[in-house]
Formats: sequence, C-alpha cells, structure tokens
Amino acid sequence: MHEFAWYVVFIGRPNAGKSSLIHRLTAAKPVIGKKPGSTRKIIEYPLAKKFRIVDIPGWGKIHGRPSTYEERIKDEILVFLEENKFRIPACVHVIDAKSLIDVSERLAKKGIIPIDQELYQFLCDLHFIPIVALNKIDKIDKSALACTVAYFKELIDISTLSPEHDASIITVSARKGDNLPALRDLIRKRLRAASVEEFERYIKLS
Ligand SMILES: Nc1nc2c(ncn2[C@@H]2O[C@H](COP(=O)(O)OP(=O)(O)OP(=O)(O)O)[C@@H](O)[C@H]2O)c(=O)[nH]1
Ligand SMILES: [Mg+2]
Repeated sequence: MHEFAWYVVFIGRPNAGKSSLIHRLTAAKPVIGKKPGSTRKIIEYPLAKKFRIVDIPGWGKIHGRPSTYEERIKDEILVFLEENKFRIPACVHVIDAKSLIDVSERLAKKGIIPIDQELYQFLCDLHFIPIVALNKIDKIDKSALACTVAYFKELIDISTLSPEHDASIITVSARKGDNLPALRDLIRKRLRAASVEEFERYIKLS
C-alpha cells in the first residue's frame, strides 16, 4: 500500500516550464525538454519521508500526438487530483507568459475556452487556491508582462474571487531565476497553513 505523503504539485499547459521550476526549487531533477510533451506521466519525487513534489504532464493539445493521448493524460490528471486533493497543500499552476494571450485569443476566436482559464477554474472547483506562476518573463518586456498579468486576471474573473487568489499570482523566470524566492515563499506559506512546516526546507533554490 502507498504510504501517506503530502504533495506539492506543478500543473499547466505543455512546455510552460513546470519541470524547470521543480528543478530550480527542489532537489528533484525531472526531465526538461525544448518540445512540449517532455513529461509523459505523473511523476512523484520523494523529497522527504512523507513529502513529495509531483511533476504533471502538460494539460492540453500537443502537436504531433493523437487527441487520445491528450484525453488519456487529462483523465489521469483528473483522477490524481480528485483522489489526492486532501494531501496537496500547494498546487502551482505554471503558465507561459510569453504565449498566454496569443494562444488564448486563438482558442477564444474558435469559441473554445482558453486552456489556462479552464484549468484554473477546474482547480478552483476542487477548492484549491492555485499559486499561479506566470513563467518565462525573460522573454517579454515590462509592458507586455503587465498586459499579460491583467489579461490572466480578466480570464479568471479575479474581481469575483477572494483576495488570496490575487495574492497568489506571481511572475517568474525559471531560466533567469527572477522572483523564484517569492515563489518559494508562497509555497512555504501554504505548507505552514497546512501545518506541515517541517517540509518547508525542501522547497529551496537549488
Ligand atoms: N526563456 C525561458 N525558457 C524557459 C523558462 N522556463 C522553461 N523554459 C524552457 O521551456 C522549455 C520547456 O520547459 P519544461 O520545464 O520542460 O516545461 P514543462 O512545462 O515541464 O513541459 P512538458 O513536460 O512538456 O509539459 C525548455 O526548453 C525550457 O528550457 C523560462 O523561464 N524562460
Ligand atoms: Mg515537464
């Protein structure tokens, strides 16, 4: 039988930088790839006896892979989160800040809900207050970043949500290290809130 452990999970669209952030913030060293779809299954990395970091495959379409692949991965993620939500004090939703607006607009024009909006809503439905890491900010300038943050807040209808949702949105660069201490602190705060502060020290800049 699986021994009980607490999980911190990283979730988001393919290629958003989930595995890269895990690399930066923990002792786990998951596979990072240039192409979307590098992480192919849910992988739990033990950081301590009762504490694991979980790298989740990209949520959404991957060019060159059949839609059955996308559906199977989504089903796996849904089951995993539903079964384990009570042991997940922190859920980090990673977003590629460089492509958020373009990708979302493209889908919205086709009448499809943007993936990051759908995913955030799904996490809220499971009663998470997601920590949102808008990643890859080294690839965009300040004004584009401000637009992207505002765009995301509008996507999730932030004015209808509690202030903690707003306070849990952060802009980072896994590549350059920008704002990673702040992301580390947000995750640690969630561990404290769940009274598992003994694991805080495993979330650290490596
Ligand atoms: N410029 C830039 N590139 C980044 C950043 N974070 C990640 N990348 C790059 O983005 C690509 C995807 O990174 P991964 O960490 O594998 O992304 P992922 O979300 O785990 O991707 P999947 O497992 O395919 O869903 C790699 O080429 C990374 O080097 C960042 O902050 N800035
Ligand atoms: Mg990955």
